[in-house]
Amino acid sequence: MQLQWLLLLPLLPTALGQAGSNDTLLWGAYRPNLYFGLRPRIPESLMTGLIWFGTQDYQSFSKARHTCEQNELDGYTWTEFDAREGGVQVLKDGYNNVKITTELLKIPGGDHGGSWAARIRGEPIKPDRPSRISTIFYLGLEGTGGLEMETDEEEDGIEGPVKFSGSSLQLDDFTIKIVDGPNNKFVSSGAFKEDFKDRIGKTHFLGRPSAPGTIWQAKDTILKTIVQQFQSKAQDYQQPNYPDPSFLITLPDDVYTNSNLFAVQKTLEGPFQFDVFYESASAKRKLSSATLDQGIPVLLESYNKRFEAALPFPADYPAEKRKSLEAFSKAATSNLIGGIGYFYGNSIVDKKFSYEWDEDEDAALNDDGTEAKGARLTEPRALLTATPSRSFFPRGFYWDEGFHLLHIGQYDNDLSLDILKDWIGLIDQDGWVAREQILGEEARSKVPQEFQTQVPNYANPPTLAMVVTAFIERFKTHQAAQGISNQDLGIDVNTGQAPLGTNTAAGSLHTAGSEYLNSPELAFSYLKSIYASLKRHYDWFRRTQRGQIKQYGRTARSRSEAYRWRGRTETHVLTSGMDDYPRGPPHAGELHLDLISWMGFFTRTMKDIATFIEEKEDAAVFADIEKAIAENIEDLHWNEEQQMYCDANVNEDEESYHVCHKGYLSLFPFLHSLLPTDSPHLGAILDLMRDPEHIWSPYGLRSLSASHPEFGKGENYWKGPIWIQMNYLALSALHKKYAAEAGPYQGKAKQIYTELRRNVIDNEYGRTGYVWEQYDPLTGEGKRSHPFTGWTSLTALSEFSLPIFAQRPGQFLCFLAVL
Ligand code: 6A9
Repeated sequence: MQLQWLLLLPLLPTALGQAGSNDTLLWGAYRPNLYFGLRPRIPESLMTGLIWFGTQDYQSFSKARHTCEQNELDGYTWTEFDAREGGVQVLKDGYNNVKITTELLKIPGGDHGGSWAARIRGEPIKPDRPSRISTIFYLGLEGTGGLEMETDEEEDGIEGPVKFSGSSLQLDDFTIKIVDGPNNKFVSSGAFKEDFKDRIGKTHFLGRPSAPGTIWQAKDTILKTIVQQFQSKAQDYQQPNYPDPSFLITLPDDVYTNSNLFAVQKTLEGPFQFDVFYESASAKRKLSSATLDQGIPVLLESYNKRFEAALPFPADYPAEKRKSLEAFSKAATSNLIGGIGYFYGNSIVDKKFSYEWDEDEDAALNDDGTEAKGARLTEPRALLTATPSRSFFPRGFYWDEGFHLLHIGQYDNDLSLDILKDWIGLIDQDGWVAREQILGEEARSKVPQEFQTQVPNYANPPTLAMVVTAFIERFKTHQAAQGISNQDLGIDVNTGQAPLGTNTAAGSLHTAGSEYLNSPELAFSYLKSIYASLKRHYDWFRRTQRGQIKQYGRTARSRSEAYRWRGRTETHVLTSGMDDYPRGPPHAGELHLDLISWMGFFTRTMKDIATFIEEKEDAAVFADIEKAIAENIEDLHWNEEQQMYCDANVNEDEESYHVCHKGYLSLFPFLHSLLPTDSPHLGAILDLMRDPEHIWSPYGLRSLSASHPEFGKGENYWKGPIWIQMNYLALSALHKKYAAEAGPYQGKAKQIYTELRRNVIDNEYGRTGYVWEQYDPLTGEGKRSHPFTGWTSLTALSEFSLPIFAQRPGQFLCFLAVL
């Protein structure tokens, strides 16, 4: 461990005032593919979900809400969300004239991950129009254990709370209680009312046995039962003279023996509310509606404080923008964190598959050494991960995740490290991680078959390395700020807490609860624990994605550092992440500029982490490779004539040539800060970037030059549209290096930084209230998937954590610390 941190030890907080992170992160809204679905981070356990539909007519039943769908609701957003404490989500269902608010409060205590309380509230969007909603809350237990309904079964439904009790290996004993709000009005009038008088005003229920691994299909099971119930009762009536749907579209009020799936239905009129309490027995604490009445306002207050400390309002933005900017950023951050899911299950891998240009690869082998053939199911794996989109792609994506964790880490450092650890755990013995993590049946149900199989020589940009560097930077900044100015900040050295309301740019308030930032030992052992796997992963990249240098008349200072994405087709390089970005024809001899740049970045990160954990020899090796990569980027990828960096390919005469398409690709050595500030090529890159004929737009950097013949053509995914995570890379390269350090282009870099940051922020927030997957390169309008709860949220970081170039105390103190 480095000396200066050891010296700071006596100043560190001794009591952290927070439960272990495993505990506070056990429960969560970890079914982000649902509008509201809670489960613990345990492979087979208790899963809950919310279903609702309108009873204004019979048709609305076929539009029952459960999984997030694009263009179904008028909006759904977590306005506040903290993974450890809970949050508030607003779901606007215009079709059924209801705004549903889901509130979640996590209550620590006991030895099994604590308890929680959830409140589901509904109110008419248009108060003068009817709002008749039927809600179904379900709970299902998988794996060993048991779940029972405690409330006596009544054949015509239940008045008052419904209680369950259960037990499982990891959750131990627990109870669940579902309680009406004070003013619920059950639907009670209508033709044939007399026929149903015993059922009206009651809560209906069912209990069914559900085979292992099928709780995720609860909606089907439950709605089918409702249809059967309807059919048995409807025969007494003649269409169109059916009774009010509220009377007929109901659960049957019976519980089969050995049930492990239960559902509770309420059919209500006008504003409504019900609470669900999960009490972990060892916590020995009774929860009631008062817990939520009091707890939610406290949660919101502490959320706001934490958010403002983690992402302080930027000094260069006019105060009158504050409200809308903060609301936007809170929602973006909350949806990213509210989009975190826990996935468990097997996936499909094909070890043998390869395109002809990839066929130089060694034959793929099974673990037992035999040659592998065809697609196979793997062992089940577990993963806690953020997701790019709750409706469209609710699963883990490797290169998206690095960006997600940059943002999450700014708000909750330890949460980002916990998730990173899960991803690191996926690195297999060869060092490979699949690009898309489609774990289990539920995740697979969202993916067309042709996209399900993952191939072990396919990569994706190594963004997990970004999370490691961000952590190391944050740690150093935090340690320096702590050590030098604890007294100045009035921080209590015993608790690590600053006085409430303290808002320091050095960020002591929001990081006070972080175990890793506050403890050099923990930081050290965390990095040590991931190092071996990360290195295996790094070696896998260097081994499997290497490119050819010695042929095709190429000359380069390093004979080893050249790279090529495997798994491309004629038109797509999905593995690069920039799917349809123009490239040359597939060839075993082509070399990809983005990949060598990612590798330069990855190498630098490996050097930083090796230095941190004192693997000195490794650090020296990484330093050499880093230098070799920088040299080879110049030797293999710089095109003097066109004054830009390009891919390389091989022509019919077996000679190397450059494939140059102006766009994100051409910026890569700059995006990863691989060029020195006095590089003779930096000016050309900055000019290309700032040129409105090419990459620059009033809304952010375009993926492809507006003057390129393919601009906006074909599928038009990466042929022009603006991607926020790429703009973020440019902004941080400018902020941390090119605009911050002295050099011939510093002035230009500062200018570009200020303009770009403003363009991206001004375009995105407050336009539609939605965050989009990408933005139109000519009009700035949002495009494709929305709400996009993944990396687009980085606008919030561009706003807040990359402020104007005032003196940043953090940087200054950091500098002192490494002296
Ligand atoms: C196919 C659709 C119901 C494409 O954000 C995830 C990825 C990025 O990693 C990548 O860079 N997106 C970008 O070019 C989305 C990929 C979605 C594939 C889903 C199945 C099913 O639709």
